[in-house]
Amino acid sequence: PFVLRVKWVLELKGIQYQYVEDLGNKSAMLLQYNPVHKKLPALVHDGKPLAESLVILEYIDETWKQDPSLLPHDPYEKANAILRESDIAIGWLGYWVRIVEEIVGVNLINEELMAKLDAWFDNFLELPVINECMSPRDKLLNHNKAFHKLLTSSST
Ligand SMILES: N[C@@H](CCC(=O)N[C@@H](CS)C(=O)NCC(=O)O)C(=O)O
Repeated sequence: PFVLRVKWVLELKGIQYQYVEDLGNKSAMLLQYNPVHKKLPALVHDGKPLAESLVILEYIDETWKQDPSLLPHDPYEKANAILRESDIAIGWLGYWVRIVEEIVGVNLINEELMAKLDAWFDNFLELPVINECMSPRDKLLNHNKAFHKLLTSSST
């Protein structure tokens, strides 16, 4: 999901980029460009590396000014846009948490105790524009089952 944030914005702004897939096999290139966190995404522009998806989004928006702009210039409008952006940044968690619940067999978002959060996730995930961009549930489920198996087998 973190890499997708960056790819979506590059595509939306029509910026040419080279995408180097690296998950599961951290290359020397990733370690060179993000030596501290060693995580994706890492953006390299004019030979200079940047990490952290939200920081990268802000950098892209300020470097390539063409529409669509992520944030307005007016400070008040910008503050409100950041609030809306937070929904986009955390919304995928609702999808993810339900997959984790199924794999691990625990209830993380209790429908009664966390009713408002549960309803918020439902409403967010039902929005057509959000729903249509999600990876297929089966694919994520299988990927995370394999990851869970890897984690639990190495801890015994
Ligand atoms: N806070 C970081 C999180 C990045 C992150 O967790 N990336 C995942 C891939 S989506 C990763 O590189 N995982 C490999 C690892 O944690 O070693 C961001 O927003 O860029």
